[in-house]
Amino acid sequence: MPTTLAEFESVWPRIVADIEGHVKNYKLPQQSLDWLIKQLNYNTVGGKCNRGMSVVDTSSLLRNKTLDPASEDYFRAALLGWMIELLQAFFLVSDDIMDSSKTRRGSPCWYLVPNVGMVAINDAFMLESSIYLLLKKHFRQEKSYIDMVELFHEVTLQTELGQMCDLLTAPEDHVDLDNFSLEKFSFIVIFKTAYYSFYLPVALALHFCGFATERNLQTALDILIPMGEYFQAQDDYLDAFADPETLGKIGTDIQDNKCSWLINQALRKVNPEQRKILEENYGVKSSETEAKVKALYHELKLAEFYEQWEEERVADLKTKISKVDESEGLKKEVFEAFLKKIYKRSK
Ligand code: GPP
Ligand code: MG
Ligand code: MG
Ligand code: MG
Repeated sequence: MPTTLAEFESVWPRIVADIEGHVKNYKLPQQSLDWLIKQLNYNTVGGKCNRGMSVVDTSSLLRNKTLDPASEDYFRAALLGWMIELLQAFFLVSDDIMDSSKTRRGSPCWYLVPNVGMVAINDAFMLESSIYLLLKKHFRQEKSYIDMVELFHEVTLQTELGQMCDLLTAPEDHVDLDNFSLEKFSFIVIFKTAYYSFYLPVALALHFCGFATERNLQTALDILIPMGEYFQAQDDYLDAFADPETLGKIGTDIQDNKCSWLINQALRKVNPEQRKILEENYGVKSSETEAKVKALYHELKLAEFYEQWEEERVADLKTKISKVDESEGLKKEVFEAFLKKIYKRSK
C-alpha cells in the first residue's frame, strides 16, 4: 500500500524540531528563529509531496513490506523524502524569483509575501543547508552516508546546470526563436527536473535499503531520466493549457521566452505567416501577446498532438520497464508506481 500524504506530513514537525534544535545551539535571536520556522513551513509543506513520498513507497516495494507509519524505519525513509522536498523548496523559491512567477501551490510566491522580498534568496540557501544538517544528524553512522551526501551534491549541480541552460536560452531582452531546439529542450529538462525529481528518490531508497549496486543505479537512471523528460514536457504543456486554479500556479513560459516543449513543437509545425506571429508575440511581457501565442497553439492543435505524444512516451517507458533486471533486488513495480502517478496528470 502506498503511503498517504497525511502519514508523510505527520513526520514533518519532528524534522522542524530537529532543525530548530540544531540552530538553537547558536543562540540566534528569537525573531530569526521564528522567521526560519515560518519560511520552512511556508515553502516546504503544501505541495503534492510525490517526490518525498516515493522514497517511502520505493523502500516498501524494495523490502517487500509496507513500512509501518509508526515505525522508526518509516520515519527514516520519510526523512530522506523530506530532504528531497527541502531541496525542491530551495529550487522553487529561487526559480520563482528567476521566472517572475506570481503563485506557487495556490499561494503567493514566497518572495512576493509582504516583508519577504529578497530575504527569500537567503531563505532558499537555508532550505538547502537544512538537508545536510538532517543527513548528518540521522545518517552519519550509516555506511551509505557519504554516498548520500555526494548524491545530493551531484544532483544539485545537475539541476543548477539545467537551470542555467533554461535561463540562458530564455534571455529577457532578446527573442530569437532560432535559439530553440528539441535537443536543447532535452538537455534543459533532463538536468533541471529529471535528476532531482525522478532519479534522486529511487537512488536514495536504494541506498536506504542496501540495494544501491552499480547495476541498479544504472537501471534507475536509464528509466527515470526519460520519465523525467516526459514529466517536464507535461509541465510545459500544463503551463499553457491547464486551469491555473487546478495547477496551483499561473504559467509564465510564453512571456518568459522559455525553450519549452510547446514552442519547440510549434516551430516544427508553423507556416511562414504563423512563424511571424510567434516572432512578434513570443517572449513579450504582456497578456495580449501571450493570448495570441496561445491562440496559435490551439490552431496548431498542440493539445491533441501532446496527448498522442504522451501515449508514445508511455508505451516506450512501459517497454523499458518490462526489461528491468530484478536480479539485484530492484523491482519493476518501483517504476510502474512512478509512471502511474504522472500519467495524464492535471496538476
Ligand atoms: C522547474 O522549471 C525547474 C526547477 C524547479 C529547477 C530550479 C533550479 C534551480 C537551481 C533554482 P519550471 O520553471 O518550469 O518550474 P515551474 O513551472 O514549477 O515554475
Ligand atoms: Mg524555471
Ligand atoms: Mg518556474
Ligand atoms: Mg513550468
